[in-house]
Amino acid sequence: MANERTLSIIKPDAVAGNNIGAIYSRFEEAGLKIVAAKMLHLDDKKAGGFYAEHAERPFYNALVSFMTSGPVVVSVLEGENAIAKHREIMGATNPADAAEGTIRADFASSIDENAVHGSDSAESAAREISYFFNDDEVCARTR
Ligand code: RTP
Ligand code: MG
Repeated sequence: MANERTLSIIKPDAVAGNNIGAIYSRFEEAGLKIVAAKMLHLDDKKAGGFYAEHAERPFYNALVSFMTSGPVVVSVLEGENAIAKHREIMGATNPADAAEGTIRADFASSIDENAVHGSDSAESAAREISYFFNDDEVCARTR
């Protein structure tokens, strides 16, 4: 298995709910290392560009509106098989379908306000990490 990096966003609902630390604990308990982190309040341009692949979908405007509704915590996670492992501990997009013990099952209220984002492929991870972080903002912990 490869050592990978993936992008995490703790979304506005989870930040507002005081769940940053609890969600970071889930990452660390799963063996994912936090190698970059920042809190941001996204504007329409930054959130809309991030989800540009969904621009034609019916939920796009609501998604951008939600993602700009309050601060988010954007992080880079690193570890063995990090992309799939992160998606696994996040749980399904709709928390009603998310497996017991996953982040979305425990912290998300609906498909529209679902607590976390995680990159879905190596290509997405590379694009999403560089969308939020310069190279010198990611602190290597594996040498
Ligand atoms: P994310 O990108 O946020 O990690 O979520 P995801 O991969 O699990 O889901 P994705 O298909 O990429 O959709 C992005 C976000 O759009 C909202 N969504 N709503 N109403 C709907 O049918 C619907 N489908 C997607 C969700 O909030 C999802 O996280
Ligand atoms: Mg997605």
